[in-house]
Amino acid sequence: MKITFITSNQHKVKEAKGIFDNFGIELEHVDLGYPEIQGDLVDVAKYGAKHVAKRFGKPVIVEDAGIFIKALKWFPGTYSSYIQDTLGNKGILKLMSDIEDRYAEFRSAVGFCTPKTEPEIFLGTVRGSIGYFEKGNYGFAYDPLFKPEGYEKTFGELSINEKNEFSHRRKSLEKFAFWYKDYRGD
Ligand code: ITT
Repeated sequence: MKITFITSNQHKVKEAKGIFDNFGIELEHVDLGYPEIQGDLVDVAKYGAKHVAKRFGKPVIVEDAGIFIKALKWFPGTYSSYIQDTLGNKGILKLMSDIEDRYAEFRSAVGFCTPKTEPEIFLGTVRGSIGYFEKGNYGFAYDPLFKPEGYEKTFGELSINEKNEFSHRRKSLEKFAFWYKDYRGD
């Protein structure tokens, strides 16, 4: 069983491979971005999945993700990619230097679509907090800032397998994988 994952982010591909291995789903990666509309993660994943399914003429998945910080009114959220490239982790830490409430979530929306059907969406969230400095060399982007609830380590200090045990991406991709197995009748 196979699925095509359209993403320009190599880290997502590595994580997704580790997760799909458990389901016997083979991942074909196409290294491309896709048009991201204004809206929430679900809107972005729905529109993106529909667009690429039509363009490639086959079933595809895309994934839109972000970090949502409560004290910043859930910023950067859907702007996570842009904010990572501009403010970066140091900028986020600066914004939060006087803030005690460090609660944050990573959220992920996987969009599946075929050229002939409407998109299906699968969501995943992981609760946690923003540290006071960056920690760890694993992972990518906001990982060194994010401490999942109940853990002392940041995502940046976890191996890919450890992060895959309970990340936002694990949850959304696993929901998709269970559904896809049924959908395909395997
Ligand atoms: P594609 O849209 O091509 O898949 P992207 O990197 O642009 O790749 P998003 O639009 O979903 O992906 O942007 C999400 C951003 O949120 C991403 O670039 C990171 O900065 C951040 N992010 C998402 N998941 C993350 C994770 O597991 N760890 C750390 N940062 C993450």
